[in-house]
Amino acid sequence: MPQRKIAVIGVANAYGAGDPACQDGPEILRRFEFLDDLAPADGTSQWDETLRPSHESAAGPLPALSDMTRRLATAVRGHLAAGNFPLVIGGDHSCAIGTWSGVHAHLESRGPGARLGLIWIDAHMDSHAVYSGSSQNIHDMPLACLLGHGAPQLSGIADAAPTLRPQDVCLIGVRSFEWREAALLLTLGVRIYYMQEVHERGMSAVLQEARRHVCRETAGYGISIDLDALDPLEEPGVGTPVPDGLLRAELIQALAPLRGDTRLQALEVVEYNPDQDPNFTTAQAVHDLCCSLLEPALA
Ligand SMILES: [Mn+2]
Repeated sequence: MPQRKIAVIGVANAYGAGDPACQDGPEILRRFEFLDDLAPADGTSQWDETLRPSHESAAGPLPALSDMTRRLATAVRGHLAAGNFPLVIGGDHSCAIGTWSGVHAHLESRGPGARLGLIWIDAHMDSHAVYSGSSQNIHDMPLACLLGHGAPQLSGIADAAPTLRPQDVCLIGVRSFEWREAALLLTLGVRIYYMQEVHERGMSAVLQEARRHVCRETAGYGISIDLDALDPLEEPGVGTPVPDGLLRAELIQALAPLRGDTRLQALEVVEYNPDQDPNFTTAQAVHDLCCSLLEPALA
């Protein structure tokens, strides 16, 4: 099988978050040189580009975010078409709208009606439909947008139909949410593995089951990791820490069997907040998680 280049796309954006610090995450991680360990011996891994939003206008962050997610979707789709494996490094989680729209557009271009599965690892649900929650931050909404229930400027950016079908999505690690987003996901029938179930069954068993779930009727799947899924006692470098999260070691162990999985289309790791990470502890977690899933996979 030909080698696939890992193409890293940084998204230096925090317009969707309450705290601007995560916009600096990609640059810190790039300098952390974690790619050195991702690259196979022939060096088929590179930091391709870092996208930045245009300046926020008087109309608020939506126009800039809409533009940036479209550029990201185009970049991701281009890499997949070229045979590369996109690794998207946020920035806040609003970039997911662009990442997964781009992956879905690629799958659709190869087979009309092709569906995308997605495993969303996060302490939160990120499923506020616009104006439904107490938070008005766009990074609380990306999954709702991808399911066709968010801001019209952000939903359906690659095509008119929703990017994701509810039955093709799983959330893992959830432990902080509002009833309106839970009601939306429950109504839609999205499978949610709350943290309690992860504790009871173990992350490896849960992730394997989630993979089967999102692969049932889809042409491929992706993984979106919000670093706040991890336990803040271990990983302080996030914007919205929530106690009682995943341990780094158990997530690494769970991801490792997915190395080389040809159904896996892309990986996204978001919400790294360098201001909260003076010792680069969480930067190391990003490194370890990416290596766990990708290091030998494409070599
Ligand atoms: Mn999130």
